[in-house]
Amino acid sequence: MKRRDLLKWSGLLATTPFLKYPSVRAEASQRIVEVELTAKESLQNLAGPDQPDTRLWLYNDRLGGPFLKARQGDLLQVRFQNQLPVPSTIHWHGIRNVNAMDGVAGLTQDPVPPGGEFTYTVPLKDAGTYWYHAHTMAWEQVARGLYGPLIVQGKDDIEVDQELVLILDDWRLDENAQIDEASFRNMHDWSHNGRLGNWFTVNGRLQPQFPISGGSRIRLRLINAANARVLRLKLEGSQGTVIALDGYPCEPFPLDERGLELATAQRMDVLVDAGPDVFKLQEVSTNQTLTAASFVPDATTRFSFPRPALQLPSVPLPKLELQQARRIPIHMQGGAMGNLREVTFQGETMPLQEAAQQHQKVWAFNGQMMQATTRIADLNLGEWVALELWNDTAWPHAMHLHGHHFWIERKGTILSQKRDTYLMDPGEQARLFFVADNPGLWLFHCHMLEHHVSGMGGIFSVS
Ligand SMILES: [Cu+2]
Repeated sequence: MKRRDLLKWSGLLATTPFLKYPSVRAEASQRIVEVELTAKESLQNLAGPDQPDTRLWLYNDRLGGPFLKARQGDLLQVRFQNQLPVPSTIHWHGIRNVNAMDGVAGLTQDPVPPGGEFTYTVPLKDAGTYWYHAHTMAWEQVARGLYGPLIVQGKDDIEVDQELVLILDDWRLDENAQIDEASFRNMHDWSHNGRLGNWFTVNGRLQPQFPISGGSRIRLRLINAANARVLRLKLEGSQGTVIALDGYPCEPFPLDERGLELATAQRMDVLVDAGPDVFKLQEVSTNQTLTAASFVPDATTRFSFPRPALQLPSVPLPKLELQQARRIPIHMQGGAMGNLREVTFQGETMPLQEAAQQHQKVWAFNGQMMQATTRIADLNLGEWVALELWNDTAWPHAMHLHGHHFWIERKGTILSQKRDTYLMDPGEQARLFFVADNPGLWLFHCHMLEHHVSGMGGIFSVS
């Protein structure tokens, strides 16, 4: 199954994503949303009716994950049961979580063993589009399907007729339509652009069609759950306006013909006023245009169109205390076709090739070989921090900070967006600003999961 085979598909009819309303109870002033997530092996038809079912690892047997939905201010309480043959944990990506609930095995909790369970209690302080995924050997467990969307609705959300959640992934399948296991520890992937797949799905389906009402105002919540692939997304047949990035409202801008990059783990929310005709979401990161999903108006058009234009709220930059920010230079190095020859580990300097062969590490920060829990810096609670990043490698990296959201300075300009994952181009220098206001041990790493496991990441302590 090659990527081009996707074009031959006529498309399956998918139902509207099922927004699961878990059991809810009120306690004092806070709603508690209770969910059970069971990770286990699951046999699903992923590659089409003419292909055998695929052995996956999923939560609750749901391809694309159970859709979790709650309101801003809720407490999400998740009883996680691990029925996998290996230990696992769950990370709540983009949530300004309490540290003990962050789900990073070996850092914020012990891995949950096979047959074990763990209850996550996650405060949902911010509205927006988030997701959750396995964070124990994530490069393998996410690739096998352990992820799902987490939508937090705010009382000030823009009013729409329909919301659609689309979680996008590229799977690497072998000729028997099974997860390609032989390539899981492939050092070529780890030192180049990560594990790229050959089977592209939305909510676990190839080119799904979503029924909509003609003329309706729709919010698309797009999530990139791929291990490493940077998607570039555009609309065909309708105009779209980007209103949020990584869950956080941004200054609205049109999603134009060139499309917008969505790196692994990033999200974007797009507002669309549908007309009477089909429109499509297209993936254009390669020299080939792929239809990711189609949106098909039903026979009865319920809304008159065009809709009156919406006055979208402006998102002004707040006053940032950047002058006093503590500067932390991070020189990102290594990988294939890079200029890094030697790395230092525990005071010992070794050739990069030796680090690769003996420790499976090929990336470094500031010349140091990074292990899973290598400390980058100790931060004081409440201080402003400027991470001065220099991507001195031949590859893009999607840098993710746990527990905090950051502002971005690129080419001397602060962007009107607050994110938790920022895509650094090769050679790019940028500064990420944040207030270290969340105590604990927090990861800062590349979300191309093969890069993280092979050294592109470390931790901050905040106290
Ligand atoms: Cu990377």
